[in-house]
Amino acid sequence: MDDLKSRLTAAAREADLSRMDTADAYNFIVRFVKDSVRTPVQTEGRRAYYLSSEFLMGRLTEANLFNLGIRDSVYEALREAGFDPERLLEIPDAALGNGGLGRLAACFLEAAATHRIPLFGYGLRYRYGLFKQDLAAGYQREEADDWTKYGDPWSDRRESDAVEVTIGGERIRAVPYDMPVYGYEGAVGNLRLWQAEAVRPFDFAAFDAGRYAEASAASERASRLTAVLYPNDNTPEGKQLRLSQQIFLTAATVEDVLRSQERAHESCASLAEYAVLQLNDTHPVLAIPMLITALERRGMPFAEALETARRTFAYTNHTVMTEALEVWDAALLQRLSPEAMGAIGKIQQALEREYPDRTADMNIIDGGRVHMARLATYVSFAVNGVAPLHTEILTRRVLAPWYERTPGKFSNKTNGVTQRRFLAVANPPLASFITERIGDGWVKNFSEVEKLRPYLSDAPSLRDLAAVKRENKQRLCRRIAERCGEKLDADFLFDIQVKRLHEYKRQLLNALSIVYFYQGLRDGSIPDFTPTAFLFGAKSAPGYHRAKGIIRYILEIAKRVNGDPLCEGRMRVIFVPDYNVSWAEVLIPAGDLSEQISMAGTEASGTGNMKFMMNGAPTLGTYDGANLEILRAVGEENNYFFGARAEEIIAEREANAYDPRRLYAEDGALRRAVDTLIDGTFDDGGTGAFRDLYTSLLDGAPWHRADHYRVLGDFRSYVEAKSRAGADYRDTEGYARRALANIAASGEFSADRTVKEYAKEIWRV
Ligand code: 26W
Repeated sequence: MDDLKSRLTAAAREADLSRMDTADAYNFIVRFVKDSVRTPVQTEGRRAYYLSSEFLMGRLTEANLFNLGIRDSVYEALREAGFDPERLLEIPDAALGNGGLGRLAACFLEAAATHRIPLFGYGLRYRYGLFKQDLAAGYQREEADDWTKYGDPWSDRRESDAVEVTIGGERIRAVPYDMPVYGYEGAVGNLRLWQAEAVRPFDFAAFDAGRYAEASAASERASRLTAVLYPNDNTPEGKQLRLSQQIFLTAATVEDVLRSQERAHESCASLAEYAVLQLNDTHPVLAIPMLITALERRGMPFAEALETARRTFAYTNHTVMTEALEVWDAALLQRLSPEAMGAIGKIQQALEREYPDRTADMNIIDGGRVHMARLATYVSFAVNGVAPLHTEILTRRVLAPWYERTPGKFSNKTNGVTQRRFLAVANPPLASFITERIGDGWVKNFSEVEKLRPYLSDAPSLRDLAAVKRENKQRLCRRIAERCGEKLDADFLFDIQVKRLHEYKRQLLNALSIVYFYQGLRDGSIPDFTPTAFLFGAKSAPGYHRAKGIIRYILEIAKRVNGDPLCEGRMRVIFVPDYNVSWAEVLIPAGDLSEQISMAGTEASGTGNMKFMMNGAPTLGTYDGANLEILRAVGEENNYFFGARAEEIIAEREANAYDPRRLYAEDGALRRAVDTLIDGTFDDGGTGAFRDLYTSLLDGAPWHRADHYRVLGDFRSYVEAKSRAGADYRDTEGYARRALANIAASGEFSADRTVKEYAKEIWRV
């Protein structure tokens, strides 16, 4: 290791790294590391493949170096050669994902590599990742995310493994780029990302004839395919390009999997013995018809091909929001991939034979549309949800007819996150705090954090933990000063809500509560308010106007509060622009209170909730998703739970008993906060965006009930819980004890536990 360090120092001096621009330095460093390290690769035997349209990898370099055990020596070598490793922060995240689903995929690959579970990721190599968010105008504007502008030295192009895919009659080349995924003291896994290219990239005949546009037309058509990640989280885009992306991903992946099957085991007849294809939501579900047609092309009869598929696929559902369930127009699919549509037709016939008594909501093809979740559920041998409540909602409601017929297929696999990236790497002071007390076994075996329990009654440890949190808050203050030009006081309670902007996640509830507290500060009705910084980070889908209106509203609140001398030393509101994995890594370690306030029954699991918990932030949350598991693991006394439960909400809906107008009429303080949406307190630039929010809360629309996500219904219990957290925070030792109780109980929320469950119960690898 010291050998690596001295060789790197020498090489970096020789190359004069300190004078290089960051891109050159980055490429130099990564090449050096890749040439120097040897890590075992998993090859033989049964493999699991993780098919996903999204992999939200974040920064690659620090996590890779950490897992290789060489981060500190590499950084020292760079410093000795006159290169500040902080410069690597300029390199953009690999943000090939939208939110929870894509980040989960990244956590799984890392955890599997760490525990030598043979899991191989397959996705798309988007030229532009999730858009960059600019808030300077007072609302969200989007910019392209050129994530490879400093190069992509971690990846290797594998020209020899390219395959051809047909979409809408045109042949397109799929060229794989392999991104190594280093496990901690483990193996190296792989993420294979397909890039679309033209079969004939340039037409010289057209060029010679002066038809320049035509000469490169094929290239341009092909590169459009993987040009950009669709920025919608939870709202399917019924667009031809999106469907083409799915065809491209699945056709190329299936071909690649079959090639390695044939290389290792001669024939595809035994595919199901050697391969399991895990479908990350419905986006890669076309892999089912693609596999069947690929097997038929190799001479296998349809019935056997379907049977093989039924023993090879497993499906994870990540949302119960009806508007997020993917449905494709059958005629469009027929045009873009007649083979896939043909196979789906035959699968529908098999379904009809198998279940003559089926209900209409089981049909895969229904009213000229293809229902992807039904296709996935019918063909897969395993179907899972991502937290117990979510799985219950799936089996009882969303997929109930399937559960009745094949209950054995269904299981729960509660999500997890990697404690290496989100604690060991992101929070060095807390990592040291833990390791000094219980050793470093937790990095690989996170259940060991329960050994911290004895320190709950150790006052010096609680003081140290409070100091750790303070250090992280100061780091965040510096980052916010640099990036947002805002001053923040590390003595404030840091109350943080970071996640995609969605009505169901209820950032609007948080915003209204801030207005409520602000108004209470102004009129003196809340004299004992604990100084609090309310921090937000959230991107809205570009076309989701109501979500954009909520961002604008929060920015207006921030402007008012931060500019009011009365709030000096008492309240701050910060909306960090361009929230991403890198921001998460500085925000989460600094959290005193973790906002997880989705309406019960809407957030499938949540994973940010777990990241905050392991970094010692109590949850201010609803009885939803994995919040319920957090509550079970650490107890009501260490968290702040509030609001209606999922069953209550269902019963209330069935009785048509929810009446936001009444709440508004009866609760004067609530009304005063809500009225700021229409009384001119805040300026929406004449867009009507704030009035739309007001209307959505009180009137709804013909196609949507008023206050669909029960913002007003949970408001009182929310501000009550938030006030309790504020009051408790004044007792530094008591609050540190809650933080430590959360850390000590977070062992089960490691992605290591989750992937091991998948490996044992579904993948059987
Ligand atoms: C095609 C449109 C679309 C895009 C994304 C539909 C649905 C999605 C995802 C399913 C949304 C998503 O990211 N779901 C999140 O998955 C996480 C990992 O399981 C969970 O923790 C979150 O609760 C869930 O919202």
